[in-house]
Amino acid sequence: MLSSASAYAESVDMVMIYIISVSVILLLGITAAMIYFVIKYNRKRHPKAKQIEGNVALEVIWIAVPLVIVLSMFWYGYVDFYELRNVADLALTVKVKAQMWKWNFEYPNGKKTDTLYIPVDETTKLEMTSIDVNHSLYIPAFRLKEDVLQGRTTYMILQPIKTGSFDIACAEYCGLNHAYMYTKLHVLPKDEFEKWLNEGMESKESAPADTVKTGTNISAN
Ligand SMILES: [Cu+2]
Repeated sequence: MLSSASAYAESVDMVMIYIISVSVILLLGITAAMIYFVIKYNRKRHPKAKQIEGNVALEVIWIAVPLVIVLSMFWYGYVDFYELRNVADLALTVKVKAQMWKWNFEYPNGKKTDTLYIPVDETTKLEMTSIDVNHSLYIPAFRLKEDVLQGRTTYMILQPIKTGSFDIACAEYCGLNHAYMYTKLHVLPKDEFEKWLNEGMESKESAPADTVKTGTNISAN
């Protein structure tokens, strides 16, 4: 089985495999039929062509079968897509700002980074906007990509199921140093994430550690 980094990566892969499988079967089937007909109905064996007109059964089949196949591809993809875009129980919201040529991540307590940190087994929402041109946040390991545009807020839902570091790239050519927009997504255990989130924030607010508000509602355990 494919090892996946997020809750939906595997279902995205399954949709992909399904569509490629259907395509390969059709390619082989059509090619085989074509070769068979070329040999069987070549001019030497059938010097006189016979005109065939209309076959209702055949026409119904070649409309119905592709229709069902195409709709199944759509449905298979749509079911997971709908679920992924409508997640309700969010643990954390991170504001993402894209600019030529870097990412800026802002946490609820005001902490800002150029690398993204999120807790494992929790749902994080990224609210994304650009301060200049079009960018696109792409996390290959999560099979997620979303455009980041000026004057509009787009979003992405992250549901990591294992800890680790993953690549983040900009997937929309945004100018000369587009390639500089590579950064990392670090998925941490919940307690480590809480610790990281509050690091450096305490001294800034010059308040005792136990009164510092994290601004998140991640359940501590
Ligand atoms: Cu970019």
